Amino acid sequence: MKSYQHTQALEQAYELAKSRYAQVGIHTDEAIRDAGAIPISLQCWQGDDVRGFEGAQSLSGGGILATGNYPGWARNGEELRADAVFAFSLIPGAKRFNLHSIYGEPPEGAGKKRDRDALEPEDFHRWMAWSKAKAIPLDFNPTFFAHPLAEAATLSHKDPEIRRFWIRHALASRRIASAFGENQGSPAINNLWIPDGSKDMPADRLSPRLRLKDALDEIFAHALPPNTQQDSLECKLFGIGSEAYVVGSHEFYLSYAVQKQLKLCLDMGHFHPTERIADKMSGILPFVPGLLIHFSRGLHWDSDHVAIFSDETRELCREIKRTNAFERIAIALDFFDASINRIAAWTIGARSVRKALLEAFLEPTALLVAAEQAGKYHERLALMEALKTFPFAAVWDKLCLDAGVPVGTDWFALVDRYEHGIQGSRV
Ligand code: RNT
Ligand code: ZN
Repeated sequence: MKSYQHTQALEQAYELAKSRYAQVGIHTDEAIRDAGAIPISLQCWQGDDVRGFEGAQSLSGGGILATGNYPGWARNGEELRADAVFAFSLIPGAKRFNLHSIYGEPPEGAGKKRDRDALEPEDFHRWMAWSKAKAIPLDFNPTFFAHPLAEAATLSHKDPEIRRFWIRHALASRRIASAFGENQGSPAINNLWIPDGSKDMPADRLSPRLRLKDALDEIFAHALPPNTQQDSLECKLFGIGSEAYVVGSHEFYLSYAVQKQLKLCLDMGHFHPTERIADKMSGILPFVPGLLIHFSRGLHWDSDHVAIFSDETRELCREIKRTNAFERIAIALDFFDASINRIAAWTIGARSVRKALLEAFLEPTALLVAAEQAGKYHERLALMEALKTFPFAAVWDKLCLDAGVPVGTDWFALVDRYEHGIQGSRV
């Protein structure tokens, strides 16, 4: 419980901030409301380092890698759901939860676990019941890594039998996402990423891409009701073990998404470090039905560090706000750090993105555009600079206060208590 003085000081600071923002035509109450209403889809895989429930001991190979050995990872559905609910209590605003197919739990008495090509919505019945009870909509991802048939390649594999296995998996995933959508009364995003690529320079770049295209044609041959599930495709520049060549490159999926009118997923860590996906959005949006953004942090060769309130995150959120296309841009987190408390990782990432969304809603975009249209570029730049030292922190604190989540650093002690009481007992 916070002291009365603590709350009163925050409210006073907010009132001062409110009048300051009013001077540039910004209504802070509205900014808090609008920034809080945008759903952020939390990735289930941060809770257990992408291990899943298929019995894998750790994530190895397959284009991604979780490093670190912090204790307390969630070992099953109950623990993962409990950890997620606790993380939700520390994160303000609307939330969703994003599953991978390796997090299925077969129904009681179903016998042997089904392989990925035979998964059914009922393998996710516990998740759907939880989603309904908590009013947390779900998203989905087929899993094309950490499987014996994924060692060389998946949808671009030269063996038609292996390719068919993965096509069946992708089709099953679309049906599962569609069942999520029916269960929650709104579409689930079904995002496809494959690790296929080559460690060293390939002699034939084209054939695997043609095979991937054929496989996708089969996967998307039948439309599912768009009010239940929506497909998106995620590219990557390079990965661990695919340094020289990635079959599902940006150009490949961009072209495919435009042709088939699918959503495109842009992951912050999947481009050359000098490229900014904030700049790509307006170039792509006119041609695809929507975008999925994976908030992450690329660091040298790793694309999956915990998202922070960086210039890049802030620029991206400003761009989302300026484009004013919230209906067509979905926000998800995609990082996995096994070296720190995993609930703290979720909390840091989600709070940072929410904070950047709030900052974006506090931007007097109309003033910037007016300066631009008048050719007063000095004024545009000067206003951008001035905004950096506006009393943003007080508005962010107020957003947290109103959302009933801890303000500032107040959540540290709660994570400590959960770590010692609950995560600490897991071995
Ligand atoms: C990998 C992609 C992909 C994964 C998750 C686990 O580089 O970003 O989104 O991180 O599906
Ligand atoms: Zn991603």
